[in-house]
Amino acid sequence: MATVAAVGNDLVVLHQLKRGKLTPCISPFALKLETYLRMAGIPYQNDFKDPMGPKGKTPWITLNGKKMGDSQLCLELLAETFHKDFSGHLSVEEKAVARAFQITAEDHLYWVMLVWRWIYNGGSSLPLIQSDLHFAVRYLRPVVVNRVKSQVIAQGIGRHSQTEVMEMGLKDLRAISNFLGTKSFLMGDQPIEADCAIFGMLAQILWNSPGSPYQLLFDDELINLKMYCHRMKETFWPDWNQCLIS
Ligand SMILES: N[C@@H](CCC(=O)N[C@@H](CS)C(=O)NCC(=O)O)C(=O)O
Repeated sequence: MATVAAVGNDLVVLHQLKRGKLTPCISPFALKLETYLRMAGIPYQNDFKDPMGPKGKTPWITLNGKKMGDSQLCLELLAETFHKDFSGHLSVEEKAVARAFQITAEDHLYWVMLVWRWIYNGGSSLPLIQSDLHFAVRYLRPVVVNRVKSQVIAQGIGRHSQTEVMEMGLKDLRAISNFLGTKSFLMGDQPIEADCAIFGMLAQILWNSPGSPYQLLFDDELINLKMYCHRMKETFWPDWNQCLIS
């Protein structure tokens, strides 16, 4: 973890789960936030020891001694502090569309991904994506599975059949794919903040969901999403492979 002196000097500490085997971050929200820090050129340090933040979720940041949870609130605090705006060229309608796609990814597709990872797949793909999970995840997998079960029942998606849920996820992916079309990034030639969120989520499905029913589609109908993920990776993560753990 970064020293207190470093923390107090506009240095961002990004607290998140340990690195993954296939993607640097196994949480879509952490991948979003770390990608944003890179896009914005904001200096940061990672802390992998204390991943759960003030709101009981990961990731979170410390900035000048202030603790902030929630990737979006963190991103907005960073944007304000460091005077960054990657969406300023967009019209209000375009900003609204970008937000709608971000929410589709983070607040709908996320739940599909979560229910697949922890319930339909029972967390069994985890050793493939993360070799060094925290004790609570690695040894208390049934506890985590039960926790996710109650979360998805409360959220609502856990009340549907697996077929229904997977169809909902496919519709989200198709919507993002159709809107992206042949563009390089969500809203055109330049990546914006929402691209970090969408990349964070799509990367979990493309790389971190081995055996998921969507994977074959990334080589077929959803090929532009796969190319998009590779584009984001190449643009912001030239050190991607060095960040992975074996
Ligand atoms: N809206 C939050 C969501 C964060 C979130 O749900 N993180 C998950 C990991 S991907 C988590 O911490 N789950 C633990 C739990 O819910 O107990 C954000 O954008 O940071």
